[in-house]
Amino acid sequence: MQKNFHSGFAAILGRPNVGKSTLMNALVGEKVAIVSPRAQTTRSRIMGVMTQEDAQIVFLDTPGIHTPRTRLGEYMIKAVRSALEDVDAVLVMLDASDVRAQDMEIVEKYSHLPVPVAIVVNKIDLVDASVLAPLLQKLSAYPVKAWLPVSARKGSGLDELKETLLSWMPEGPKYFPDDMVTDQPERVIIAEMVREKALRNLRDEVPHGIGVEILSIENQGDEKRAVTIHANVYCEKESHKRILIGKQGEMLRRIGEQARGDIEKLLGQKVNLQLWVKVRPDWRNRQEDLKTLGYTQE
Ligand SMILES: Nc1nc2c(ncn2[C@@H]2O[C@H](COP(=O)(O)OP(=O)(O)OP(=O)(O)O)[C@@H](O)[C@H]2O)c(=O)[nH]1
Ligand SMILES: [Mg+2]
Repeated sequence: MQKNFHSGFAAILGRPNVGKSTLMNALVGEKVAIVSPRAQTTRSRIMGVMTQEDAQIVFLDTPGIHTPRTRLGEYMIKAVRSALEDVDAVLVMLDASDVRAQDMEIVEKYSHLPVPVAIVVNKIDLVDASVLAPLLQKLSAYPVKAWLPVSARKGSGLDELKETLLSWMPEGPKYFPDDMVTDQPERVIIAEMVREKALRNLRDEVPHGIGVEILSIENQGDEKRAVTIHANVYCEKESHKRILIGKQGEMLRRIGEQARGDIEKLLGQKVNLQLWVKVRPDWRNRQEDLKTLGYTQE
């Protein structure tokens, strides 16, 4: 162990859509978790590693806390619970511009943990002091160690947040090498990039029923040729399939083009992305489909 090296794990919790994944990406300095304006974007526990000269913090981004209505939802809530095991700190996050009763329940539930907890009030770029001050006043009633107003999107308050967390980290080893920013395999990141573009382009109930399965990745590493990727995009109904494909295939083409851009940057190679839309009724309740899509506990 390097002398005076500090390290530890920090879980990020909160209601869907408050900005947990945006915060983790900002802290890690790379996009490791997908982000969208749709609730329940994150479905698994995602690791993001922030490494500095003298410290390393391993962040665990989690699915938004909600009442599960499907087996996928149950898997997501289990992922939140598992992220809390053996962490050194917990960040409980709220959206300053949209505080709901459920947020206060979450704060109440997680402010009494046996590890240091910070309440992170995000999206302060969307509110002025007349909203923020009374909110912070209200939150000061909870017995946590820090209250941190931030804007994960604009980057404000993040230095203070980092300093606070670093001061809580015990002496410890460098758990992961300098160049490792996440534990997700490339195949999973590619599937997530496709799902993100689907979430960003689709509305209403369609996004919740989207799942992406990577079928094959060919020619990777052969710089002279494009990488060919085949992926299935699952949805739950024929009507959703029509929306997902769009008029003359326009929607699917747009999703594919946006995802291809991200995947090319990730792989540093030209990509030929082939998406196949599949209707899988009720897949979010079907164990086999959940397994295919990687939504099962190891
Ligand atoms: N204005 C503003 N928007 C933000 C900020 N942080 C996140 N957002 C936006 O809020 C939306 C949700 O962000 P995510 O990071 O996906 O939220 P999440 O908490 O991870 O959501 P789930 O994975 O669904 O639980 C996205 O549209 C973000 O761009 C912020 O500081 N300010
Ligand atoms: Mg998220």
